[in-house]
Amino acid sequence: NLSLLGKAQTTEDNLPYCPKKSPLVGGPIHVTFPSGLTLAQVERKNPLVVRGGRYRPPNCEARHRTAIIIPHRNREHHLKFLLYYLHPFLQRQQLNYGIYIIHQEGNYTFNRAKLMNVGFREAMREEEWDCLFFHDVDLIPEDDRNTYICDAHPKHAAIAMDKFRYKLPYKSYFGGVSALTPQQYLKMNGFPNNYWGWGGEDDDIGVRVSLGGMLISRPALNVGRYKMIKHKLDQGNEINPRRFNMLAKTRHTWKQDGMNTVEYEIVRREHLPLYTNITVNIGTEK
Ligand code: UD2
Ligand code: MN
Repeated sequence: NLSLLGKAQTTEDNLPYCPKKSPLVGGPIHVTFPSGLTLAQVERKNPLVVRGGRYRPPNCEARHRTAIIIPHRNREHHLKFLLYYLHPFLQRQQLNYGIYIIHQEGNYTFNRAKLMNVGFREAMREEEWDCLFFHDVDLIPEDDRNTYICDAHPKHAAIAMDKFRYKLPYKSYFGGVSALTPQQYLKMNGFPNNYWGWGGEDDDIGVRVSLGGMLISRPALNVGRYKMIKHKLDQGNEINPRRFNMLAKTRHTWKQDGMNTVEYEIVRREHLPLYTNITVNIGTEK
């Protein structure tokens, strides 16, 4: 169509691109946990979210496509609050986004990092996401300016958490919430598959970033703020006693363990109103 030729900044649907800085973004968010909140209420508050937990801004073409990957088992009470805050938060940022819950089937020891690898592959199968946020289910962002887009280097977003008194606990810390482009993710061969139980996998991931020849990018300390919903260590996610031994070997193992070796079996894929649920059998420790 010739009439469209000279018109800069419009897309297929003839929508203009969203502004570089969203006018809907505010500052700090006051996070509380309303009692009696239901998923039906969250649905009603987010009428523009469609099946599978997908959204695109109605009046402009998003500049970014972000997938949120959440490892999960038996934390429905946290998931409800996360969805309650995350959907409006991402909409204010005018993103094209999708939320994926990667649910570990069965009672075998939990494996957070392997679930992330599953999430990466399954989300990329559905859509050409340009950024993936790997997100604990119990972390609620507390500032609108914490933009859920990727940087030139892997981003560690959860740098200031209430449980660490809003400071980075140590310099190489990479836990909680991180964001990588597909290229960055593959460059470090994804995350490790063999950390079963609590701990160590986040540090392994941090080491992989540098082994992949990349740096860690971080938001400002007053922006990368999160509240962690208080909880105890889950049953089935006991502390991994092997974590220090494994961590000492990451630089010898990362190329043989990661995205290039992940094996699993999808049990169910459900496009629910507020998220895509992927139930997966990730097997057991070898
Ligand atoms: C810390 C890190 C986390 C991870 C973990 C060690 C923070 C805020 N986060 O979290 O990123 O490195 O240590 O493994 O410091 N989960 C379930 N069901 C379970 C167990 C875990 O859904 O039964 C998921 C859930 O998304 C949870 C995440 O795994 O948020 C991390 O587990 P956690 O919250 O028990 O560990 P935590 O808070 O010490
Ligand atoms: Mn936690």
